[in-house]
Amino acid sequence: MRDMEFVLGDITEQDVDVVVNAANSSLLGGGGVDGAIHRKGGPEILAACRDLRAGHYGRGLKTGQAVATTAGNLPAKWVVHTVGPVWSSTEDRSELLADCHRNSLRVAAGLGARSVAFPAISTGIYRWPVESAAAIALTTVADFLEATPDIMTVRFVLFDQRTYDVFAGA
Ligand code: AR6
Repeated sequence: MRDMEFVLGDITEQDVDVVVNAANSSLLGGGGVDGAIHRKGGPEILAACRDLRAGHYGRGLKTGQAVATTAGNLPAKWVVHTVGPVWSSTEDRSELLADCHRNSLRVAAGLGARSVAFPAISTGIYRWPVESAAAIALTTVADFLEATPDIMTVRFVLFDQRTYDVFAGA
């Protein structure tokens, strides 16, 4: 069954095939979800990210793109790192936020993942309004699940009650 779920909780504790990381283009860690994933996942994830930077991603990961690494000590099998757009009140960057979701799911499907957990990408340090981010995330994921022949469950893991309420109600 293709499915979307909403959970109030910590993405690092999810027993899914893929956990999506709201990373930055350096791929070398940061705060929020990114900090939590590297902290709990351990040094294996950072080592894999450094390898990516030493290879194909010498200039970093562009906004909207996605790339997979090991999940280290997390219960998940892989982490798919994506870079959300920073909110702008003067420029419409919605397509980049949609790209994050589409490309993360493409990478996950390529790995053979059957379950994927997303955080509310861009709504923390990158300041995207939650209502708008939820609308973009849900529409993009629903379209992907509709189009893909693979069986996949997508779980949105929201860290606080307000964000949960907005996503679950959208
Ligand atoms: N599990 C689930 N959600 C979480 C967790 C967690 N453990 N921790 C925070 N959130 P953010 P962004 C929520 O800032 O806005 C980093 O420094 C958080 O409350 O993690 O895309 C990166 O390196 C918010 O609702 O991601 C980048 O520089 C949501 O996850 C930058 O932050 C996203 O918040 C990316 O900023």
